[in-house]
Amino acid sequence: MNFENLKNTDPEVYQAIQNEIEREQNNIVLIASENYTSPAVLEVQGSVFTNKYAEGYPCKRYYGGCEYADVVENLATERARKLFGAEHVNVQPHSGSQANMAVFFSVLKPGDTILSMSLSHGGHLSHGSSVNFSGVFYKIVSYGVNRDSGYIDYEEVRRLALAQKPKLILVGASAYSRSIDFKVFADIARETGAYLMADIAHIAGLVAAGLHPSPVPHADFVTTTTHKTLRGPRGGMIMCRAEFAKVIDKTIFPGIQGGPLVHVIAAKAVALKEALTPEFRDYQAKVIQNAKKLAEELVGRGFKIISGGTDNHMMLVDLTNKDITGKDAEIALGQARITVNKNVIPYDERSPAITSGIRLGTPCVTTRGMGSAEMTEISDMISSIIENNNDPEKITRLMQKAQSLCVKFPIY
Ligand code: DSN
Repeated sequence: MNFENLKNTDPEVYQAIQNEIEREQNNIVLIASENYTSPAVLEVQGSVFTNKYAEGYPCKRYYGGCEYADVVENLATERARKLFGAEHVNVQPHSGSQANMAVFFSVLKPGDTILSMSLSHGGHLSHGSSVNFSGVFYKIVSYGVNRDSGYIDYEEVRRLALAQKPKLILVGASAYSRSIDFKVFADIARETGAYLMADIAHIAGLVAAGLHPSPVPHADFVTTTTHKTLRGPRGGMIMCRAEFAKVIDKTIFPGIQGGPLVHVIAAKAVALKEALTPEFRDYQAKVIQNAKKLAEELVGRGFKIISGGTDNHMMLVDLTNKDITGKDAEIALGQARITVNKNVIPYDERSPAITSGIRLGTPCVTTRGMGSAEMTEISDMISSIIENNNDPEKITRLMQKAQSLCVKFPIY
């Protein structure tokens, strides 16, 4: 896209976009929840579908002129059903949080109990944090990871479920690097009479590619975002058993949303088509290979990884033996053009604003074509930056190294 019109209409926004293109191109992005969506997806998000109101669902709209909105929503829904093998799909959630809210509002009443993974152990804000609607409306009981192994403590989940009788058990994480056993969660939910909901926002691409076990056969509800490993537009999606189709659709619209973002739904359709290709499966396999390699190389350089490694696209690095906080590591790496986020580690003694860890993920670097050799190079840079974070000259030299790598691997 050349933004020729924008250049004249709004030079300030035009300039911000040019700067963002340059930032994305010239930084090694290791943020586990980000990706570079395809040019086709970008085109569709900038299309005339942004002009259209289409409250309702295909063939049951509250506005005229929805025939083409129906086409793209039906395509998105059908492709998602095929990709994930889901009985019912709603592609209208504007975000992952709204997808989660819709599930809660469909089957829970305020004050009901949810058993979910603690945010401080790798869960998500919308899974019951006290500063989020989920923690305000519902009684939250949290499970976490085992202090020694770093793996989800399935026995604790079972014990808490039996003792607290939650109405809904929520499985899913934004900072957990191990494969999740959805069947165990389903068994616990069945045993305790709870609904089972899985939030696969982070791992959706891996699940779609068959490289992480799918929760779809086990869970009543599966929510996701579409922009992380799935590499689509920024947005949300809900999959559920057929028996919940009506209540989920009603909760999304008119329950919590108005007009759907038809341009985003059209872009979801395109991304889901891309996700059905063999190339997409290969990409996801490389994301995992790169994450494993990066973790291995970091361990070789004396870094501690929570749980000792990774089965998916990301890892949590424990910096307690490196004499640097997560916050300072994020800043130092950023100065050398490696973009990461500080992240609490399980049982962290520091606050979320400081943290003792950083979270690293490989979806972005893999999309731009980097592989095993680059993971070695990046781990070397990370190690040197952390070791020399107070030496501006060394940081500048490392920044130049990062820059040369970025030039070799254009984002588009
Ligand atoms: N904040 C996102 C992440 O980075 O994991 C999840 O919503």
